[in-house]
Amino acid sequence: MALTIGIIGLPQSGKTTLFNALTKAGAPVSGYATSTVQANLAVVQVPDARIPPLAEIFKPRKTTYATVEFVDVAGMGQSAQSSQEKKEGLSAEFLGHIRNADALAIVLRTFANENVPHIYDSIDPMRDLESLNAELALTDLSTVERRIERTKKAAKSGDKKYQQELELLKRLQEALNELKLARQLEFSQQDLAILGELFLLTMKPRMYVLNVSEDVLGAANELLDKINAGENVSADTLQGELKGLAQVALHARTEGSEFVAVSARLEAELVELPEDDAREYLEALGLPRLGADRVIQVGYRLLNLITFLTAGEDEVRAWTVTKGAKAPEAAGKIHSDIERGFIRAEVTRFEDFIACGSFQEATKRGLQRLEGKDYVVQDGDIAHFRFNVGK
Ligand SMILES: Nc1nc2c(ncn2[C@@H]2O[C@H](COP(=O)(O)OP(=O)(O)O)[C@@H](O)[C@H]2O)c(=O)[nH]1
Ligand SMILES: [Mg+2]
Repeated sequence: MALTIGIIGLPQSGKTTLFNALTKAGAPVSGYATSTVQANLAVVQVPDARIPPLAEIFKPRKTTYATVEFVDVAGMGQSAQSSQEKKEGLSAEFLGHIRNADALAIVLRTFANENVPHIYDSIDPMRDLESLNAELALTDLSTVERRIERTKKAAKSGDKKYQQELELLKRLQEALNELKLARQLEFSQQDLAILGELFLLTMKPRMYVLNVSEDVLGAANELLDKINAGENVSADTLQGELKGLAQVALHARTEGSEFVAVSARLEAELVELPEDDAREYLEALGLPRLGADRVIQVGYRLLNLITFLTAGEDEVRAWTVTKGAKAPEAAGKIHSDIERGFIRAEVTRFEDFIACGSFQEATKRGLQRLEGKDYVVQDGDIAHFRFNVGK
């Protein structure tokens, strides 16, 4: 089961360019706004600095990274001119692609380029975000209202369950009507079960990908780091792209959403270069690594995922589990038999293993632990599972 991040945004914000940078795939990038919905889909590796040193030690036949799936979907902002269409929300085709996404990467354009028209004829990422949010909220509103009709009928039976459901739906309706995001509301455990059936777009975890001009990339990253660190930044004192950037990032901070600055076009060009050349170029710009890598890593975090590792001569591999997963569930990612016949996990922290150089040494120094079925797997655990599948 691949977890999917949907890349959405206004036309010409750089979605497909970002997608290309993320996947190195040659999905077509057009200089025109297309009116039809197109979706590009790709599974990408999650960069993981722990894999190369492990591969160095084990010299395995195979190394395998964790993956996430990205889907680049056009189709928002198409009805920007028509308030009637806007009321109806997004097209069925767009929704088909985006409903099942586990999180959203919302691309917001801060770069100016006369050759790349903007549907609102000016650069203002906060306005764009509000417009996108309105589109998402109105789509959710119609989902909720359809459900209200259904639930009302069911509630006539007198079943208290439906009464509670109706209360939740009314609360959602009210918030969405005010163009608030569903995820800003508070929910009980019971609410969440119902929400799980609604696939609301404004419930999905989100990250903002600010697509900046390459000449402000360095300054943009510095600014976002400050905002991330909780420093006081006033958007009003800033000029040009940085102003819009700060507005969105400060908004994201109050919302608890992630944000990343990239220059999609630069990145799409860099991934075409040999790796060493690309690294040199990045270093010359004073950037530690590709924004695309950060988008993948932040996306992975957004999905509430962690990585545990297995290491041996056959394979060094990163595995994905949901945060909070216990040892048998992690074992089940490898094979259902290992989960079924789970006895215990031998766990070594990645850092400890690297310090020791081998499992024997780690055991000798008491750094390899035996964990039972209630052990909650941690990011960076190297695990070996003992299991027994009896007759
Ligand atoms: N100057 C500049 N142009 C960009 C950047 N990202 C995308 N573009 C250009 O904007 C146009 C639209 O990009 P595209 O990825 O097709 O946008 P989409 O409609 O959101 O998929 C293309 O001509 C891109 O080359 C960027 O970071 N800087
Ligand atoms: Mg596109």
